[in-house]
Amino acid sequence: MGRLIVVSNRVGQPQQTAGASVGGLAMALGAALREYNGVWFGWSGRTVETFTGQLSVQRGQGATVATVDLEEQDRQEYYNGYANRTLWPLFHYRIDLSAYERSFNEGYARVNARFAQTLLPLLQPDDFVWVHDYHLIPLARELRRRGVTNRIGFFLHIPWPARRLFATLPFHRELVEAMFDYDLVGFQSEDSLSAFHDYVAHDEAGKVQTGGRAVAFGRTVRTGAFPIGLDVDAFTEAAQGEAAAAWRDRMRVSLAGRRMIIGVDRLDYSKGLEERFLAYEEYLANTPEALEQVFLLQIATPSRDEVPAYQEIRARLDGVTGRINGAFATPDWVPIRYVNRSYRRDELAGIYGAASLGLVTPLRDGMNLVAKEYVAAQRPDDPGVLILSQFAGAAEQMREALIVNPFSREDVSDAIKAGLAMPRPERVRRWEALMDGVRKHDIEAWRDAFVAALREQPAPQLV
Ligand code: ADQ
Repeated sequence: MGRLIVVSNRVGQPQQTAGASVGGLAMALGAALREYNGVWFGWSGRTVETFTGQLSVQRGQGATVATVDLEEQDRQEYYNGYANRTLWPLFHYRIDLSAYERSFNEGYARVNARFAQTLLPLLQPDDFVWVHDYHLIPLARELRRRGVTNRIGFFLHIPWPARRLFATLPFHRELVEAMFDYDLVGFQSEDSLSAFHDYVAHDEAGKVQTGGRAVAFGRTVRTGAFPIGLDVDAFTEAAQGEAAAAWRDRMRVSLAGRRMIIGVDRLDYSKGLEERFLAYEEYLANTPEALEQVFLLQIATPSRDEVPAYQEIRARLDGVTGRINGAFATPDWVPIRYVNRSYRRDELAGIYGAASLGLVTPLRDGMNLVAKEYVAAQRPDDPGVLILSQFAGAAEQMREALIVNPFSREDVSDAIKAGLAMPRPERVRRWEALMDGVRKHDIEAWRDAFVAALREQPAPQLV
């Protein structure tokens, strides 16, 4: 059995036990890395004056983590630039925010080459390589150029955009061609998978065969949808722990008989926070009986704050929340509690558990794990209601949520009204179906399906 080599922009800290702050992905990949005696390779997050390719290797609990430092120019052009100012907005349908600068493109190519060069000496002939996310799309091409014949898989955590949008990217063809150097390419949803197929069929006159093989550029790659999920056991364990119970109690006291609606997101324009606040304002304006009876707790952790679009959305949200609170608040009630920090997973589980409604309304999202966490944190006999955007990958599996169009204030406002009025038997029925799906599509199922599909691929022949 060959080892598993995981490559991502940043590495997690794989641990044996479900530490409250360890992410689900780090847990799940950590387990796979231990099983396959694997290595997790990525950027250290640090920069040095001149790139050396020096690996920093940490061995622990069966898995090895190897990181490399980049240069400041790499951070600006590759990470803040091409990854977060070009691909992220484009893939989330925000071409108005996409920066198409050649220096970003060059930085992206350079860092992918550096990753390949640094990874090369770590690879053994029967290793399987699993590359993650939009930062590293051309990595297989760089490895193949260096003679690597290992099986290499790629998983995209964010959406794949519609082909007419994707074609606005200079060198879009080269980016897709680079994906044909993988043996397996996985997407979060059928929607993303079919958008990719659509591009291959129309723009490249390629073919998509039954079973998901895409043929173009004289090559074939297997493609599929692999919806990511939660580490359900670790999450439910966290939800039953002391920190969660303490937060549930603390929130119940602070509710003072009111109903809570919750949103938890990275502070990102793709998450539809401004639209959410405006929809909630519409709900308040049209539902006088809700005034002083309901509040929205929005936890929004700042991220990517070196990128101007993130500074702008943050300032806009400060303005919108201030305006809505100013207009509706009374001496002992504020309609929006807006919190800009992050919480540990067990704390979040407790907070979710005290909310009557989970409001998950991204304008585009690869999957969205908050929707699944909200469901997993509910009490089976008296669960809250999930409102979910039709544009989150999670909507393909979570049909029993109240599915909304996040661009329509009226739609979201109606769903808030319906969710808060939903009788308990219907809440229980919907929650049971949702929870079955959360269990079935958990992170182990995702990981095992991807690794099995990668292992099934015939060994590539270099031409
Ligand atoms: P993200 O865009 O970061 O992930 P999401 O799937 O919602 O979005 O995952 C966020 C994770 O961070 C969740 O576990 C959540 O609990 C946590 N989180 C968010 N806000 C937090 C806060 N304020 N405090 C503490 N924790 C917080 C990308 C893609 C998604 C895809 C995931 C996984 O954009 O579409 O689901 O990767 O593939």
